[in-house]
Amino acid sequence: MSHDADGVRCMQMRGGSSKGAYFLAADLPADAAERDDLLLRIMGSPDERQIDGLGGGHPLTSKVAVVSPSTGDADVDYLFLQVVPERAVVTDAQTCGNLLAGVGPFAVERGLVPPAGDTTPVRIRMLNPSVSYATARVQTPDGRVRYDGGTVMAGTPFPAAPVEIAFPGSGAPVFPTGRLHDRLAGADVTCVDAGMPVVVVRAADLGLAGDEPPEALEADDELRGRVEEIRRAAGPAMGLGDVRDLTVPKVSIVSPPRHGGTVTTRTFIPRRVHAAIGVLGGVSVAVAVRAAGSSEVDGSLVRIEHPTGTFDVSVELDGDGPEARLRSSAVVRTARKLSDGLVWPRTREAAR
Ligand code: NQM
Repeated sequence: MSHDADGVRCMQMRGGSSKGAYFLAADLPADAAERDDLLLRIMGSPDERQIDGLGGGHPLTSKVAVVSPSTGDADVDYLFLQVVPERAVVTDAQTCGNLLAGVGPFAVERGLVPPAGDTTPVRIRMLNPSVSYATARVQTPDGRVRYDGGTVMAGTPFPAAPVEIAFPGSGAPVFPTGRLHDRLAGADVTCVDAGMPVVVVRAADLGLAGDEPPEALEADDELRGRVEEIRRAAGPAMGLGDVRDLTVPKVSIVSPPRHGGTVTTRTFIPRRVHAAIGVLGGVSVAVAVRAAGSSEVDGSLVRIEHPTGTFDVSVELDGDGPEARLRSSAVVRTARKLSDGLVWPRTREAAR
């Protein structure tokens, strides 16, 4: 089928504190290069404002979930693609735990998973950057996905039905350098990866208080340069190679809590500063905080303060110190269907 002329089936959803376009894999070209070219034209990239497409001009609103019946040990497979607003880049180098919150509801909506009573568990095989698993519990009273009611999730303004998400540990070590602390580009950091590679650095070491608004951090050219320097040094140290053109690792700047939580965070993802914090980014920070033996940690719960609220992450570790491995983690998110129908990509001829 000609995607340009006939439109492409697409559901837009808010997943957690992000927003994106959800597709069945069967509704997109099987060839990855063709698929990515189509997604650039659907989302409106390359253009900072993405004015000619569905993207919202920010990495958090320029996201794509590709979902299909699982060919592995799960109900569905989920491939995440980050469409860079200002560049003609679509990358599968990271996953996204926020868009993941919409994958369970989308799978039920598209008939990939039948509703099973009041709550339908959807087992999701996350394909990138390497295979991992999640189980999302989707509210399905009366055989339909429920989106309303529930609670206000930090990072979003309105209440919606909760989606509980549990991640089993992969058994892999969570400190990719084999150390709890590294000195990279002249900074003391912790490199951690519990689903999202993150470099954790103390705010005070960057001359910050740690609770600055994202816009202030983004406006500070010197700080941005310093953060990028640390990030690029961390890439090879974390086994990610040259990360100049990658969206990972993220850099999370930490400081003491202000609102009764465990830690305050401001996270570069990596060029913009997150309005909240990523889900798996949050799990990684939680692991770093727990492994560091913070006195603020109470049981398995780590309360991560971010620019728009507090994100509660439950993490269980096997072992401690640099050998620690993630046994399991769990979060609660909300998601909401925003639209369902056809999207018309701009034609190839109009591409820049
Ligand atoms: O870390 C943004 C988001 C994310 C990623 C980013 C995410 C996660 O909030 O699991 O959700 O860090 O690029 O959508």
